[in-house]
Amino acid sequence: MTLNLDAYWMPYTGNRQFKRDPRMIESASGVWFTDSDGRQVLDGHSGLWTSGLGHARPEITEAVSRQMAELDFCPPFQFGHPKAFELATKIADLMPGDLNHVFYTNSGSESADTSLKMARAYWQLKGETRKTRFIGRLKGYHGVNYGGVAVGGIPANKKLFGEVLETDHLSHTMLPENAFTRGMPTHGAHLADELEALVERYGADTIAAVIVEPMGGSAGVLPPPQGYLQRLRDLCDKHDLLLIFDEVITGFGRCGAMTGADAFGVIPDILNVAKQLTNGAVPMGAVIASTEIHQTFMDNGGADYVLEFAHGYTYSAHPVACAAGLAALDVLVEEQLPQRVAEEAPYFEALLHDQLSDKPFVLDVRNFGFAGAITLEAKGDEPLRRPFEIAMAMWKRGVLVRYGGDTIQMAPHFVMQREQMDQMVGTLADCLTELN
Ligand code: PXG
Ligand code: PLP
Repeated sequence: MTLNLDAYWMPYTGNRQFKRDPRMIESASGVWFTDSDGRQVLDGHSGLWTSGLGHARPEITEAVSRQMAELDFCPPFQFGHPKAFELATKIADLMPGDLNHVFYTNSGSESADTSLKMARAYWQLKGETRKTRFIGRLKGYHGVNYGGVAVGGIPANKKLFGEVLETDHLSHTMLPENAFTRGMPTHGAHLADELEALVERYGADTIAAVIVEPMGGSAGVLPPPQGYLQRLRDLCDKHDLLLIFDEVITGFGRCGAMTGADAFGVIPDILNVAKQLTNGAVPMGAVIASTEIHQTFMDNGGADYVLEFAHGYTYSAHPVACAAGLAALDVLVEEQLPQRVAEEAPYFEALLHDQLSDKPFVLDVRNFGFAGAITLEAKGDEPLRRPFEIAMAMWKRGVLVRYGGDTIQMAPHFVMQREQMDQMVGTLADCLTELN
């Protein structure tokens, strides 16, 4: 059977190029994909930052199959099922501080928009009705829904779609003097002080929240400068602004700790997750709110049968996603995978910097935990072409990496062995040399 490629309009894909030269993945196991030619391809990106435990974990497969047969769907509005509560308790237990209340979504984009609505509603309920503006950060990625695009800071994701929220943006922290830093950069904490200027411009009484990724992901792995997140936290406290961490990539192990908040020692008021929550096996995200935020909604809800938060998705707390989440978090905790990431991160870091820093066109190498990226020099006036060409050459040699903008990104599975990391980074080094 030859497959008709016409009808499927692929997301975030060069559709015309893909359909000319398809990269079709048919099965997955552990750190390996099998493509439609039967080739084994090393997955160098944990799916899409989703599948740190490795693909097709039997624990998850079995839990999902059982759940499908037992309860395939349960209306999430005005009804509940036990696993939704069990998973929320487990998530809250894994969160730092008093991040104790879990609102389910189905993706990182829905988590972003949910967190923004939650922040605005919180201030409305407190009588601070003018606190509506959001502060994001340049190079930030908060998914593709309208709120997330407004606070996001990647120009290509914004330019055709218009603005729907009052926002402003902090500078990003990718300073030239930090190029080739191993781990957290030393320069840049002062950039958090820009929040002071934004507060002066707009007034703290008009700003609802600041939303940042504790470590930038999509823009090409931007670990926070030392001291930066603490300064943001201090300024949010000083001016009574909520701090939202978008941990869709950093949540559940990627940074060598359960959350980015733990890895960097700064606790937000709201923390967004998705991706790794179910190991990518079933779509699910969540927004985890502090006790104070949750209690404010409960205290202002009116009669107890009235909604406290007029928000939710048909598939919030989907039973199959909850089953996948419970199984995935059990594996993460039992196999101590955040600790494994912390222990193996120095090996990955050394590999990236030692093998890639001196290769042609490499302008920067960045890393933290099991996340690594390089920035490549533009090819003529086409900044996007070289990463695409390198990633295609790597695919042909049996390694999948993520390319986007002027970067190539790697995100080893939390269970990846050293020889597999050697293969991934070594193939990238070879392609950079040979495509010179
Ligand atoms: N917030 C953050 C911080 C993310 O990284 C989202 C929100 C949106 O999640 P959904 O599930 O709606 O896609 C993300 C997603 C990349 C890449 O190349 C990263 C994401 C998505 C696609 C590609 O790094 N992150
Ligand atoms: N559009 C229509 C017409 C709907 O009826 C619904 C949900 O009932 C939605 C959108 C929202 O869908 P979801 O809850 O899956 O986000």
